[in-house]
Amino acid sequence: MALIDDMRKGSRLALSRVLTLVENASPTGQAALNQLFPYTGKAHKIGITGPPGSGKSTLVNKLAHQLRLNEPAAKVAIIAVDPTSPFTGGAILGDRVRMLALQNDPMVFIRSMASRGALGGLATATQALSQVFDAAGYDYILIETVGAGQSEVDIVNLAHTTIVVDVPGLGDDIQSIKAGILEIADILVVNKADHPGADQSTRYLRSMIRMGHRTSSPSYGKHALKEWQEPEPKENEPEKELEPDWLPPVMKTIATDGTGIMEVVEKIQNHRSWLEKTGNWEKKDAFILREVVKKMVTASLVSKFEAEVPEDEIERLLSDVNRRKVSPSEAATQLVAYNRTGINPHLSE
Ligand SMILES: Nc1nc2c(ncn2[C@@H]2O[C@H](COP(=O)(O)OP(=O)(O)OP(=O)(O)O)[C@@H](O)[C@H]2O)c(=O)[nH]1
Ligand SMILES: [Mg+2]
Repeated sequence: MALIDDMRKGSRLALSRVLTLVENASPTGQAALNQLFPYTGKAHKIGITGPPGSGKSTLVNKLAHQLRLNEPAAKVAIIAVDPTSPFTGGAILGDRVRMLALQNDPMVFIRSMASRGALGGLATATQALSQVFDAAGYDYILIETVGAGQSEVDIVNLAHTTIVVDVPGLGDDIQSIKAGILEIADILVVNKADHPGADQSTRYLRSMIRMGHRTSSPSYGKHALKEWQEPEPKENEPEKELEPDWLPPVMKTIATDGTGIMEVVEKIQNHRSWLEKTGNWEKKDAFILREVVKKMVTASLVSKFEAEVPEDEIERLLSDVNRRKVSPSEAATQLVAYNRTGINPHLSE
């Protein structure tokens, strides 16, 4: 595909067109993804999540700027996942305005992604876009998403480094971020440190991290990669040195004036070195790819199911379930069997 060649040679227009093809999940987009996949695997993917309005976009811009200052040869991509929520709908224009400063930098590429109906879900779509940037030679891919639910956790969990942004709370018991999201954080940022309560929030988060660390030992390989199975050590194999754990640091920033940004970038680099030194970079990569394949399989099975099982069959069974004639599990079994046994003309040959 000539488009891919142009993109790999650095054409921003070609890059932008490939991104659109991929985002629309068109067959051409899929073909492009297949073709560029061998060129991926180099970029450092950094996920940034946190409550609405916590300053993620401001932070992402400043991080991108700092990365560019530190490494003048590095290319930085920003993917902003637009949650199309009524709360943040208005903020998108604001983001665009704020991002104007970066827009003049030819080594920075900013892409907003709408969350509507991406095949395989938002996490898969975000991964697809970041594969495009990766193949186009972008060294850093910053992925911003509002940390409101599981799908956002899914998105940032598919990054090498996850930054969770919080703001000074009203008190220890009314933190805006939930404990569950702490588990995925590699770096915690208390932004808006110019607001009162920043030190208190920082202390609180540090103690939460330490507590979690002691009880569930959230080393990278254990918490973020729960499903990754370590092979059993072979007999007589010299015992491997225990890999040092990564204890997520808690950083204070004022994104609006850049306070603390340099330090966050330093932690990002430390985290990367740690990932590389401990072999977790490869593990995380394998985990990400495995998740992407799993999500694609699920999505494709679901859409196949939806295409092949008639709506009225589903409704008929659901009404049986409503009348307590059939249990939900029996209904599911019957629907899946319907799909498989080929009463359906699409399947019976
Ligand atoms: N006082 C203060 N304001 C900040 C700071 N960082 C960001 N803001 C302001 O907070 C508001 C929200 O910032 P954004 O960067 O849009 O926040 P966001 O988390 O990306 O918001 P959504 O994407 O809508 O969830 C803006 O008005 C920023 O100028 C900070 O450190 N201190
Ligand atoms: Mg934002």
